[in-house]
Amino acid sequence: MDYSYPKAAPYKVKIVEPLPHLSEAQRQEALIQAGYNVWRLRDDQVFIDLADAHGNGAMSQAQWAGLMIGDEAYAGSINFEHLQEAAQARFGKRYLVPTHAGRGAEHLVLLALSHDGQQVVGNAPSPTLLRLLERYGRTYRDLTDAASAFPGDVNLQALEALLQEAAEQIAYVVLHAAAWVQGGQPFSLANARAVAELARAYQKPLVLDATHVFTQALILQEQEADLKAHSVFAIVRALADLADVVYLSARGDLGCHVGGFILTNSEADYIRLRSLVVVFEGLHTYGGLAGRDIEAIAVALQEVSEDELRFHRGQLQALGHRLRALGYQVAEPVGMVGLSLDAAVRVEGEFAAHALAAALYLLAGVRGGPRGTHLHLALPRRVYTEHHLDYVVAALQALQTVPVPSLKLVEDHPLQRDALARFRPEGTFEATAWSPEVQPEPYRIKAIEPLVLTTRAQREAALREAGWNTFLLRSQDVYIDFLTDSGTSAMSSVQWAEMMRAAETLSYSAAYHRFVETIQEVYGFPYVLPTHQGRAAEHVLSQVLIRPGQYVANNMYFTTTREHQERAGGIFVDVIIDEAHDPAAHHPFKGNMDPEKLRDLIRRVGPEQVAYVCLELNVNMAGGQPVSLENVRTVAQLCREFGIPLIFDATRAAENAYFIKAREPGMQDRAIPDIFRELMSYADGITVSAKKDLLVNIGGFLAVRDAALYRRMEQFALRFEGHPADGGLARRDLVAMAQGAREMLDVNYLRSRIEQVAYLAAALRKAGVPIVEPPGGHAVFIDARRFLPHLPQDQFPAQRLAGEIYLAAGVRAMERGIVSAGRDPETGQHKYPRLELVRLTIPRRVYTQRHLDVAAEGILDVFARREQIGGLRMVFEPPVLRFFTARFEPMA
Ligand code: P70
Repeated sequence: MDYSYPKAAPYKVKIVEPLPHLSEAQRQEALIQAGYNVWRLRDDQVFIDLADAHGNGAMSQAQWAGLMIGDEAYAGSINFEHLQEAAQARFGKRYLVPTHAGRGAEHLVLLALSHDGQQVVGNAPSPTLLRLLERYGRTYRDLTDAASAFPGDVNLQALEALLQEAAEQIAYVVLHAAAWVQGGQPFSLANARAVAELARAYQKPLVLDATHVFTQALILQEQEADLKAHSVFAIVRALADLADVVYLSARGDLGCHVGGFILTNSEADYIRLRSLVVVFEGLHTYGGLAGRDIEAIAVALQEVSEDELRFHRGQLQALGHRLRALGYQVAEPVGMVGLSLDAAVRVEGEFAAHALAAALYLLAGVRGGPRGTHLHLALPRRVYTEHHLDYVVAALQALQTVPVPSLKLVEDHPLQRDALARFRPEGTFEATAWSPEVQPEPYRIKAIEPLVLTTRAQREAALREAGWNTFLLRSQDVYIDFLTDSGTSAMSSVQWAEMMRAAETLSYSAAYHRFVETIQEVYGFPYVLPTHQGRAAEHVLSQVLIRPGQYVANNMYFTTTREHQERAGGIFVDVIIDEAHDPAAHHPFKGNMDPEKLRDLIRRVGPEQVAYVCLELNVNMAGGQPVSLENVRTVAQLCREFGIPLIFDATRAAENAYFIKAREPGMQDRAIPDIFRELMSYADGITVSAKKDLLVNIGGFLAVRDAALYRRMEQFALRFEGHPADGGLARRDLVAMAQGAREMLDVNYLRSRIEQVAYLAAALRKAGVPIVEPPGGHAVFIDARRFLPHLPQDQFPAQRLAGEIYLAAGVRAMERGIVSAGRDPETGQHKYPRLELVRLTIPRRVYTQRHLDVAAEGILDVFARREQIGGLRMVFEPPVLRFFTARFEPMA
């Protein structure tokens, strides 16, 4: 089925918000407390909340930034000017009156344009407008022609008849974009034109409620033949031009959490509105809004994106289609903000919708919104992922076999019965112990970052400019960024909250103590030294522990780790198991050290000549491959036997712990923090780049057991990093790490993280793309040797492949082959590593499944034309860590 919407969200995740996980027993209790009315549940009792989609979208990073630049002056703020300009650009109206919310706008318009005894007419009205009219003793004539092809249309004959009969009694005509029927329905442009003409003929102002006008314009573009060639913005403008007054709630299409405004070109109307706004809202330049909220609305107006509207609508339509396929009666057409299910099909009695909602909540923690006879499922903007929606569909499928008792009213609230009534079930809501096949992300989206789409021609130019080195591309030219999982995570709202709390005070700050105590607790080391990132910790450790000429045993190499070992005069030795060098070899713990190789080394050079053993968890260069707990025990035993310190590169240790739980015999029932602590207990010290496991954008640390060693490291770090209580980091980064250290061990998070990697691997494997097997924890590694078997290694096949993948799909990957391996310091020749790989690294909590689908599609495209792909020539080579800045050209 083609819904003609963007395949993947045109944004990535910037901040996540943890979702509450309640047990079925807890949900049962919550329902009892709520009188079986899901509207009475607290949001922290709800896993996925589809009750309503108004003012609960995810704002963009620019909107969040806007909150920070609120000019909180009482009068004439710069934010007001921004809003005025942005609104003028979209709607073409000169005068703007801000209001605290949509109903504030409705109120002022009502008072400005009507007087006692008058009626307002239009299509299906908002409940907020009706309540206001009632308060002023005025009435509404709903002239919706629900039978029309556009269910939001006004019945023109009825309108004309009314105007003819009783023109004096009519105050104004209002058209609600997303009329309040069936989840929000549009009116046609033709209908709006006819309404405008009638209004003009009878000298009645036409008012447009533009809360959902962008979505409405999108639907008109889809459905009205003569609008196909017009942009959504041109259609919005055409609608606005018909109206004398436009108002909106910013909680609709603009995705803001609060606010509204009124627009007009009539100076007389403006003067009237201005004298009302100061009575009911605030000043005419802030209208009851904080400057920051005004800025967020201004940014939203600038950022509205057709792709995004289309994606959101596509999600809703797809949901409607899937539920229909399950046998649910979904009202047609699917509305702008949500869809509604007829509850009477499933449950008996007057409160069928409430009963169905209660059963769905009990089963799955999903909240729909019971309204009258229907259960509404609204989709907050940019908040839930494909997996969340899959989960909702699975829940609704499971719900079909669950008996649902009817509800009896025990406490009525006639004015707001849906939201406030309490019920008693006539029968029991039985526990189902449902175990879903879909495990959605344990977070929802709090803030997004828009993605930039480029054309192939733009990408060709960008790659040439970057010398065919993906490290040198500008991120603005990248659509899906799989360069690294380092510092690219979406932080959580809790991490941000902690950062805002951290005081940037001197030296041994509260933030420092919080960080140290958390690391001590989670990792189990008494001495913790922050550094600005991982390589800095490696620098300190190598300099302190290695005497020139000593050997360091490693399970494969990592570029920066090895660089620092060699700079300290150490001799790097690789003692990983042989399977690690074979991309096709299946081994559950390909990161393991070979104890025999290690023993041989110790025997050969003598234990005092081995500075330390460096065991990397989830070995990056081997493909993100884990080390088994058993192997760690064996290596630790050996080290103890010979008195050699054992150091972990624990950068991806949490992910390693997950593999131990998932793959190692006897570990399935152990909790992740427990496995993690045992793992750590075998090391004398660890270096950590916190930019991975700890879900932060910057930071690292060292942790050791020995006080004297800590003192030496502290002294050394002082020169290069900073005070031992900050490591050269801002205090906020210390607390962000502390919070991340807690989040990283959540098994649901780790599962969704590692399953993403496995999902991408499966998509590529299915099509025959050669990848490192089994896929590891942070990335899918493509075997460039087998992908481009016709290219010799010194023509840089992996470098070329990374470039081609970028050209095909805007996906940025990283070479991990001959370029990364560098030159042999003795001979000056390239080192020829056995692994010639392209790494597709998945940032944590940033992309959704559809992004992975799109990336896979692009890679398959390259795979289909692999035979035509030639080699590269290196045209610039720096002396160290050359992969970061080397430049290449395609060979003729
Ligand atoms: C990556 C990043 C960093 C890293 C690591 C392990 C196992 C230490 C570090 C260093 C960044 C990177 C670094 C060098 C080349 C390419 C990319 N890995 N140990 O993308 O930590 O970056 O914080 O200094 O993976 O794999 P830091």
